Amino acid sequence: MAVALQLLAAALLLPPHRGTPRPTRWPRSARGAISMGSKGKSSFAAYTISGKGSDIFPLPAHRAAIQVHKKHKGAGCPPSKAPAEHVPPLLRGRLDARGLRVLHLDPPVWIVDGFFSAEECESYRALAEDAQRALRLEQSATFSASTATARTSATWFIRYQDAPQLLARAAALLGRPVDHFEEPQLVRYEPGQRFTWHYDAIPPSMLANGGQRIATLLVYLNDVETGGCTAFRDLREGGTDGDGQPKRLAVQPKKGRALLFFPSDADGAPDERTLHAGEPAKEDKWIAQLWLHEKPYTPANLPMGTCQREGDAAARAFAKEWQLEPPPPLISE
Ligand SMILES: O=C(O)CCC(=O)C(=O)O
Repeated sequence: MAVALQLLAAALLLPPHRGTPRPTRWPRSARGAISMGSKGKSSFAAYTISGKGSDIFPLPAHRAAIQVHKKHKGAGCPPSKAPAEHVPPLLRGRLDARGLRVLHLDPPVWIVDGFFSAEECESYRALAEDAQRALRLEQSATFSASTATARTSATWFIRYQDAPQLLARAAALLGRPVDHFEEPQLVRYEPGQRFTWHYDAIPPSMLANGGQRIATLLVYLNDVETGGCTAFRDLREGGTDGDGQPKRLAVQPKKGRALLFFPSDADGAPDERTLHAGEPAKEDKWIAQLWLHEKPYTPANLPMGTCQREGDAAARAFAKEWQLEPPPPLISE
């Protein structure tokens, strides 16, 4: 009886669903609500969402998931508590990473505390000082004109062979070869800088190189006490904010913490629920960043001499030293 009442209460606490509850995984047909902007398919405009129930996705529709979510509120739950169907395919069978926690079930948002050691954070950050191994871009890699102007941080492209810690740990966590990752990046926000709401999914015109981005992995390289969170506009973390409104899911940068989410389904259909932003930082904020593609990705020659094969060798040596699972073999060889 108590359980039945709890379930009823959970159902009543859900915000009004206009229409049927969302399935855990959207059928492609339901994605007709996503518009790619007025310029047609060949050029990218930010996705806009139209249609019912698209403004807020506070909790997953699945009942077991709701209970897990509510029980753990904003603190995140251990992977073992996540109902199997809410574990992203990429992570199934790879849940033994220490520090892994589930912040949001559907769409999945995971963090891994201690993903980088303090030394790994420092060595990655130091690449910004090395003009041969890191190239600072005038304009950050983003795909819609409307967001390009809204990113005020600085981005460096890092040579694959100089990011063994990032590539080895990402390959071990996600079980994908080094040639499925885009150029490793380093981002610095100075006080007041930010990146407004945007999607990480890439435009159709760019899918020829590696297909869609299926995972975003970023690692915070320093602690940020106030501001600078990575916030998800349409996701809620449980509890209410100062105004009594459901609290938006926002991840506070913590040195060595990784944030993992999935800009598209495993089959490459963009998931517009992952709209997110880098909130204005009150102090310096540094992140390492990596995107995983569906298929092998061909990098630009940035910085000059970047090489996936050498990156793979460096990641393998790192994995051996740290007793990580080695990256799967390169596909593009
Ligand atoms: O800085 C952040 O917290 C988020 C960065 C981000 O969203 C991006 O680079 O796509």
